[in-house]
Amino acid sequence: MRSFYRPKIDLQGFWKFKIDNENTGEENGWYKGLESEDIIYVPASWNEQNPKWDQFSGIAWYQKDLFVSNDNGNRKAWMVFEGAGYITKLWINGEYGGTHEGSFTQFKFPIKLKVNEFNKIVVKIDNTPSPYNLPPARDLNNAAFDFFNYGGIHRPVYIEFVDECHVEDITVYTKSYGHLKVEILSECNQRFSLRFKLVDKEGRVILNEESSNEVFEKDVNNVIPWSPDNPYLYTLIVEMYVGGNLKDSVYERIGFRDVEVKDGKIYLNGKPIFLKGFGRHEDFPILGKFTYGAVLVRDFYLMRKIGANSFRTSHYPYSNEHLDLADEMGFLVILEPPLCYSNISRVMSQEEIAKMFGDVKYFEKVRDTIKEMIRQHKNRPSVIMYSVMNEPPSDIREVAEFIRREVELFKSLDSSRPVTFASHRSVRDLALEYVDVISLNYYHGWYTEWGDIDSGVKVVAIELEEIHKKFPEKPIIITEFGADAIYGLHSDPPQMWSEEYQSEMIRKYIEALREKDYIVGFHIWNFADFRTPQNPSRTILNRKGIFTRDRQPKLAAKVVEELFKNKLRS
Ligand code: GCB
Repeated sequence: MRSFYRPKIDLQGFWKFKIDNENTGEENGWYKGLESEDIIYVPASWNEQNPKWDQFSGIAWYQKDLFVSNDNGNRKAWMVFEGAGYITKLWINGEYGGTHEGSFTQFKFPIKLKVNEFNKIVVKIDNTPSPYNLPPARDLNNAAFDFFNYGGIHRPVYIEFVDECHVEDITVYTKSYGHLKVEILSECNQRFSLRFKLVDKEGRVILNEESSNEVFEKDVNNVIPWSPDNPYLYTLIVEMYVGGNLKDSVYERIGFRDVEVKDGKIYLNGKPIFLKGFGRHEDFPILGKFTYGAVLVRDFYLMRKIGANSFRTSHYPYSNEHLDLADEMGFLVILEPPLCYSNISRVMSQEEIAKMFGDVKYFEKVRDTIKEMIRQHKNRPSVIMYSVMNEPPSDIREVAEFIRREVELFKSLDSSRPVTFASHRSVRDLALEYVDVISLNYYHGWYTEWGDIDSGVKVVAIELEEIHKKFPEKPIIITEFGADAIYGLHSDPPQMWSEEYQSEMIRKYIEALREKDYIVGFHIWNFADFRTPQNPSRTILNRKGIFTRDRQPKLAAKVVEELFKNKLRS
């Protein structure tokens, strides 16, 4: 939900910064103001802004002094973080303002500001790895996930002012034939009325109705449905009035579309779709986990040029801007919470895993994060499916049960989208029965059968047949496959780590599997190289990108373009 109406103070810029190695900041009153000469930029992770902070994964403090010259008509204020963490704690003028856990979802704290004075905004970020964090890690280089554990205020942060009477949330449901249902969550202890406006791309107001009801339902005539070919967006504006006076105005960019899974296919607006795309990451030199708009534009044009129409937000919910662009440019998104367990056995034992997944408190923490994610992104036409997690050890009974409950939770929060999870347990997976779509990650030809792509592909083909036999009604997406290639390293014949090996692996997987009718998508791992923890199988970056970290094409980019455009269904 956004607003052009609410006054806002953007807090982007330079902040004071101080590392708190011993976690003594709170007892020494740092929340009243920091003594430090260090400067940091927000938004962006702290690590690459100064090589001294690069390997730091712990507690750090931020401070911004803000002169507020206008009380904005006595409005309430809150501070919005679009993503910071892992744990964020806020103080304003020495007063505690709230705590939030989790790096990749938006949250806000109500605040009180002094007018005509400087206000001290102090933020404590704790990015200490822990097995019970989402996702789990033991330390910087010993994590269950294969991406760098960046810390800081990664995404935009701002102060927003609202009237006592305001819209708290909007939920939009649409159908491609023009059905529109809007549910409003409001905060107001006076009588109010709402006005719903729908504006098309050309700026024509095609609907303008008043209602005192918080649920608004309507069939809109002659809508243009949203699809990758024509990602037509409408602007839905909701205004709130008290005694004829405007108190709030918020909007969403919406699309009319519906998603359905049946007879082994995924349907968008009644037509079967085939997903061609990537697992991605939010990762860029110096910025860390902040994705700058210009980089996103380059990425999306590159994806479009190559013939891709889809990606998964591996392995955490992406930023508002990232997904705004997916809505605008017509990409089909699988939205994933920050639950990634690929290397969980490096972090904990089998018993500890079973215990964690059986722990009620752990489920509640996961639930809260999922709720935040869905609340933030539920109105996006681009989000066609949820992936409830990545690579859980789902050959363990307790983990499979956890997934069953998670799927139930997703369905109870949003029954309009199908659910999947990205499995790397293949035929041994105990949770495939719980999902609408089966998603499988395969690295035969890289982590196993290394150096021998043909043998790797054979294993995949056999395992796929076995899974399909067991679940003939479920569509299957290959959500990960790929090989590392060091940019500029060539080899004839194709050998591991060369650009040729990577291209061959992608080509052979797609050529061998594309005829299988039950496969409804390929996501290559990964769109671009990205930074990882240090370990013996990584050269600073994971090199499975078909583009380098600064978005230059490897040999595979051309090969993938040919495959996506000419060898696969659209
Ligand atoms: C996986 C993970 C992904 C890794 C990838 C790899 O299975 O889901 O996060 O980066 O493999 O390259 O090892």
